[in-house]
Amino acid sequence: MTMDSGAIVNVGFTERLAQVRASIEKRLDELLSESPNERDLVALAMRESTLAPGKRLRPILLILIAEGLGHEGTCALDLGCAVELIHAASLVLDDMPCMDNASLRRGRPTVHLKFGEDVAILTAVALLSRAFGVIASIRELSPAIRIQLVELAANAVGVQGLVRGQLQDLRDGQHPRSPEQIALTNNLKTGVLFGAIVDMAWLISNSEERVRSILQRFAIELGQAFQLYDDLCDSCPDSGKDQGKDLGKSTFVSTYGVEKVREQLFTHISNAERNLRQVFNDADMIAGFMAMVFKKATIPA
Ligand code: GRG
Repeated sequence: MTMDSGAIVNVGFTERLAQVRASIEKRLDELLSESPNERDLVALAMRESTLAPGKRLRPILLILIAEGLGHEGTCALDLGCAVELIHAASLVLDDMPCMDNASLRRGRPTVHLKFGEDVAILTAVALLSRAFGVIASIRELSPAIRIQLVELAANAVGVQGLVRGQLQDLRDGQHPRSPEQIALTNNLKTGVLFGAIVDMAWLISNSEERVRSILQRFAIELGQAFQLYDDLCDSCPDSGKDQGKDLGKSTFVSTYGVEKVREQLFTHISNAERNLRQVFNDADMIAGFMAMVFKKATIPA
């Protein structure tokens, strides 16, 4: 099975993916179950924003990669959910009027529109702290490993990670940017969190250093591919998000056009797959999942 030939999905694959997805939904629901009453708006908004139908790309990847590296414990699920909480926090902030000013996310009104900007900011802070709390309390792992995992998450989010990417995108995106600048910002906004995911999977499965660097290259290619895909989806009516949010912004799509970006996307997807196959004898599960994620872009126009 190859990602760029479109998903050739077999039954084992579909069932396993459904299982993983269901376990993520259940665990996220448990991790956000402390909503005591309807007046606790932050707890409600945490649940609504996170449990809304997202693709769960990040936790699924973490679980599949850890599994592929031979990890046999159950902590990849909690780690994946923690990353999903971080991702949800970033989306709540990204949608706010001072950033993307979005009204629709995952097919639903954005948090600040439904609950107010005060609740949205507090929700993002609370989701982030929940994420760190979840990682810190994974009893299956030694305290030393937990500290390293917290550090990975903190670095991915912080001033050298998503935060920096977001600021660059907001400020520099208003002006023409070189391809290198756009790629750097895309890596910080998206690739860095994929990098943390593969590092986490690598760390809990006690794999060799060689594997870590190949998986990092995979994460960089995936991040570039995913951000291009996200930019292409800016004009899609069925993305569950506002259309046309990138108008007036310097992106690869606005600079080079859709066809060139689709070509670039294919290149990043096949580079990502090549890296995957250097690590795993059987990479079909992860490659198949990626093919599903990128399906819309890989169907010829
Ligand atoms: C608080 C973690 C945190 C960060 C603060 C706001 C911010 C800095 C960063 C936002 C970065 C951002 C919006 C990156 C875009 C990532 C992206 C491509 C999101 C869409 O991801 P999907 O398609 O969404 O996986 P679903 O809804 O399917 O989960």
